[in-house]
Amino acid sequence: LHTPQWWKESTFYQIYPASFRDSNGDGWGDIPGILEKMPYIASLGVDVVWLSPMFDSPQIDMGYDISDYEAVYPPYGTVQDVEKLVGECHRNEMKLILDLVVNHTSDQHKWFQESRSSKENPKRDWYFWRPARYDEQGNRMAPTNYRSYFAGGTWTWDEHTQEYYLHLYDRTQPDLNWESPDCRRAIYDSAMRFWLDKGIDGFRIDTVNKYSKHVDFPEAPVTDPSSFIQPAAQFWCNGPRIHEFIKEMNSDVLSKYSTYDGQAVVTVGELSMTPDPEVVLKYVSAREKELDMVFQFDITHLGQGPPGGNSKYDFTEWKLPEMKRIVRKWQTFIDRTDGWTTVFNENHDNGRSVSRFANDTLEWREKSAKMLGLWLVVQTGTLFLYQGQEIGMINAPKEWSIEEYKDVEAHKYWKEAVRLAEDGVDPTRKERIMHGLQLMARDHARLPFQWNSSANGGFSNGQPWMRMHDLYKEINAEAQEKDADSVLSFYKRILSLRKEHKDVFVYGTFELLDPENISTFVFRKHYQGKTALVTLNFTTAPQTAPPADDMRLLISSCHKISTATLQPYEGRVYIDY
Ligand code: TEU
Repeated sequence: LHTPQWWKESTFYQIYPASFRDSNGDGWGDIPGILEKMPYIASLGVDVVWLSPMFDSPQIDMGYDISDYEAVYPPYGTVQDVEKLVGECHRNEMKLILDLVVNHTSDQHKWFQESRSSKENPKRDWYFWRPARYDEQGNRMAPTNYRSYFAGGTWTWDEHTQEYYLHLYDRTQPDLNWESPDCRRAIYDSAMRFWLDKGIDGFRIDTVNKYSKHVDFPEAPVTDPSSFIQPAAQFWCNGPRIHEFIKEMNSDVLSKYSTYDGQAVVTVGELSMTPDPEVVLKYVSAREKELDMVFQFDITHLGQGPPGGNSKYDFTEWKLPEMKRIVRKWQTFIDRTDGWTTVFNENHDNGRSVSRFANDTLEWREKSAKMLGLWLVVQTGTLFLYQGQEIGMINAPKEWSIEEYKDVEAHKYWKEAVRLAEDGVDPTRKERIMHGLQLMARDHARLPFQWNSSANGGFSNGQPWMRMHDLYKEINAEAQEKDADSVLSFYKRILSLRKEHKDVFVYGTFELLDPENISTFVFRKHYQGKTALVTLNFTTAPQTAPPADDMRLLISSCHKISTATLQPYEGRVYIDY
């Protein structure tokens, strides 16, 4: 079984700085606001805080477009505020990791400003510049037909030097060229050592499998005849030198640092578009000395088209057996390899889990939140929670208009849908994309945190940068802290249960029962002769509970339960030890 590691047994809590707590009334969350809420964070029973990007940025992509790795976006605070946060986390016996966003910078970064200034500039090859192509009529064309993750193409023309530059994301996020050793060295110094020297305990590494591109940039095969641009992730995901680059990052930088309590710093990579465990193992096998673990998005992508595809927001129905097969795939991956992975069902890029995977109506949302929480804490892998899921926050109301959505990805998919509908190319696309956004837009995770029932949910004394959820008076932390039966109280209880039973829950092996059942999710966890039986009802109807024989009830998310029947959205765990 697995060698125990601090980061395997820790629960991570992701904070999205814009939406956590605004301390100075400018409508933006900020780091002093996070410091103000440290008692709340410490009360959850989490071990590590993951702070999403707070670096200086024009905020086109909510800080994933960095203009200065060594400065803080002023409305969030100062570098000293982050140093204070490092100290406060450590004083509360929690670690702090930051987001490492080094596939691209903002076009406002001084490196790009220099690179675009002239073809002879020493930093010209720190980004990808390519000449135009021309068609038979002499019209200028982009170097390739690639589709960006945010719709549209991946090349933007620069008039000044008469070349295109590459951006997998928005045109304001030019891709860094990792083929350049000078560029890599600057990344290691500015984005990594600058913060590791201030005592952070590791990184969540953004788009970790995209730094090695096929730099001959072949044309993408046409899979969408109605469009010039084509999905092309195969030309930049898991590329030819990616393991060389990550190994170098680890050996040159990360391996030289330790956490505040003298352990190895942690890395968790965002590894999207990689469903094959054999490929994942190359990143997370302990032997490879690359990453400690990664996020895969099979669960959060249920019903979603692939990111970077033209159908990410074209929702398709999914069934529970599909989710069960995915969980089994990654649980058994851990069982049979020296690799490790993560357990999560929310982050800043995805809809809220209650709305996505259960039922966010008044009648069922609290039961759903508790059942989904129990589902997470009993799984093997490192547990990641996203701010607000511990109080059962849900997606924005379907009535919200597209103007209430702030995310660059949502707006670019929407604009594309409007154009394709108006051009008659895809008449129903607008309705389909709006339906998909109502379920899966990244914005649903970015509504400001709901602290209490006062104005703006206690998030801000000013005008919040994003509309508060209409239900903040009904769903907020203050009310739930006082209620022993609340989602928040339940989360605190199951997080401590996970620690108390960590051998079975964190390190146990996984056995799926009744795989094709479309209503209940039933599985066992085993650890050296101990067994836990987990039964989850994903429906609004009572369901038959599997026999628990002579096992004893550890916890249920409902009261007054009956052995033979699972209540709607009930989660229940038995143990035999
Ligand atoms: O996301 C990477 C990315 O490609 C996203 O589309 C992601 O794969 C998908 O949303 C998962 O459901 C990272 C950041 O998490 C995201 O917020 C940034 O917009 C993106 O990189 C660019 O930095």
